Amino acid sequence: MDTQLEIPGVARLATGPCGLPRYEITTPLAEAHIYLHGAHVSHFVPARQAPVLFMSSQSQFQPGRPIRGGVPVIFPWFGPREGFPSHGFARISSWTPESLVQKPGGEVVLTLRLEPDDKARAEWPGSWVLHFRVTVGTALTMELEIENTGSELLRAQDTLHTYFLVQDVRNVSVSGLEGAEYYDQLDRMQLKHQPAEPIRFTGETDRDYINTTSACVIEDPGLRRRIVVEKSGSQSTVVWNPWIAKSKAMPDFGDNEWPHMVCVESGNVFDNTLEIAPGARHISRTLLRTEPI
Ligand code: TA6
Repeated sequence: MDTQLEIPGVARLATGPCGLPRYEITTPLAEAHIYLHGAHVSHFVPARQAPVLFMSSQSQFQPGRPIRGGVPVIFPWFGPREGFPSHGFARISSWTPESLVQKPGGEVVLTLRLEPDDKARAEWPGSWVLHFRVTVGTALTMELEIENTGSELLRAQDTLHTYFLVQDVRNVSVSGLEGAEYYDQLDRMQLKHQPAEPIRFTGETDRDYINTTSACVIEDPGLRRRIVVEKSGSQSTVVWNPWIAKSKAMPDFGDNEWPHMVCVESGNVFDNTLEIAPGARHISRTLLRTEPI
């Protein structure tokens, strides 16, 4: 672990709960925590605002286990896979700090790197390098760069599986996906159409929207804010709330936490699986910002 990558008084490599190393970034614009485990952004608070990200009080912070909340980095597959970790291995891998800079405007940019080890190669053929760039300012920007360093086409799925903090999901709407097609994870992956209206939550919701490049807006009257989720390099958006029964079934998620979160995830899944030519690279980028209402 390279402890040289620090900015005194701004960004330091500290130790989080359960002893996992994490960058703690504190500036007049915002504060954030980013674990080397999974390159996982666990905390983001713009100055004078409520936290933007949800983190379960029951989350585990240990090698080999995903963190439940914040922004899991999903690669190279989305969803369950018999005999393999759900949502791929990137979010349970140890990433390496590559660079840390502060821009003239005060934003801090941390870049982390992941290359395949033998286990990863066995689980997913191909040669690749990931760079994950996090820019902490009044907005939070995350860029997952996937470079195909091999001689064969690289197929992969990715999402930035962001858990947003809301006051009560029953009063929240998500707009931006009107008219888009989605696979309904709760109805045998049937392909459906989102009506020309925002998404509202009246039960477990688990939808994989495809062929959509739209920004999404989470309207949260309870916290008197909207969260804008802008994206590029992403054709898919996943929307998820586990509601009551699924929350009880997740040991690393509190039974009564479901009203306070919604996942709106930017990436490329199913029909939008990435195909990256040898030597090429793809960047999936998402920018999170808040507006008062
Ligand atoms: O992104 C939604 C989803 O695919 C849901 O089906 C749910 O399983 C969620 O991801 C969490 O998955 P995880 O493997 O982190 O428990």
